[in-house]
Amino acid sequence: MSSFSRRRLFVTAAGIAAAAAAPRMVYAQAMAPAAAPAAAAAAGPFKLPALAYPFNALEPHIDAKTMEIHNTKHHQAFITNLNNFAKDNPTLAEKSPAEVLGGLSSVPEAIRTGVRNSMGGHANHTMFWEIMGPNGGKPAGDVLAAIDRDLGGMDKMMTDFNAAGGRVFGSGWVFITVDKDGKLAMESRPGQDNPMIDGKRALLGNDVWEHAYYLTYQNRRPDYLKAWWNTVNWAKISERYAAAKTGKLGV
Ligand code: MN3
Repeated sequence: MSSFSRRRLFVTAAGIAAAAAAPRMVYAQAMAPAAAPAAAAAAGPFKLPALAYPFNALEPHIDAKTMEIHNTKHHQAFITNLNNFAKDNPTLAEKSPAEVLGGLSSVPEAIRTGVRNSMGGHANHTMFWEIMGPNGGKPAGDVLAAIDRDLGGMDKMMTDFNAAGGRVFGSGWVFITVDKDGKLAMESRPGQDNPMIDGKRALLGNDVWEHAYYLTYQNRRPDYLKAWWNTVNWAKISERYAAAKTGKLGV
C-alpha cells in the first residue's frame, strides 16, 4: 500500500470513528457553512438602525432575549429582503419609506407584495425602537392636549388602544396616527402594513405579532399590551408630534 493510500485509509477510519463518537460535533461542522451566505446577503443600502438602549433596558416589561431576537433577526430579515430587492430596483433606497409605501402601485408587480411587507416592516420596527426606552416619563404638553381632545384622555386612549390590539386577528399592529394639523386617530392594520400606505403617519404603534411578546407572555397578549405602556418614551413621542406637524417625521 502506498503512503497516500495508507493516509487516506487512516483519515477515513478516523472520520468514521469521530462520527460514531461525537455525532453532534460532526453535525455542527456540517451546518456551519450554511450560515455564511445569509450574512453576506445583508450587504446593501439598507442598514439595521442601532438601538439607543441595551436589549435589557425594557425589562421586566419586554425581556432582553425578545428584544435581541426581534431586533437582530426579525427586523434584520426586512433589511436583508430590501437589500435584495434594491439590487434590481435601486430607487427603493433613494425614496423615503413614505414615498415607497405611499406609491406601491409604481413598484413592479413582481416585487410589490414583498416591498409592501419588507418596507412596512422596516418602517414599523424603526418607529417601534425609537418610541420605546427606559425611564420614558409621562405624556405632557401639546401631545397630551391632543390625546385629551381627540382620544378622550390617557385612560380612555390606552383602554381603546389595548382593545384594538387585542382584536387584531393573527399578526399586525395598532397605531395612533397624526395628521399635519396635529389631529390624532387610532387604527389597527394586518401584517406589516403601515399607515403610510394610505398617506397617513404613525405617531406611535405597538407590534402585536407573537414574536414581540411570546417568550414572556405566551398567549397573554392583553398583559403585554398593558405592560407595553411602561416602555413608551414620551419625550420622543412629543418630538414626533412636533415633527409631524412640520412635515419632518421620518418613519
Ligand atoms: Mn415585530
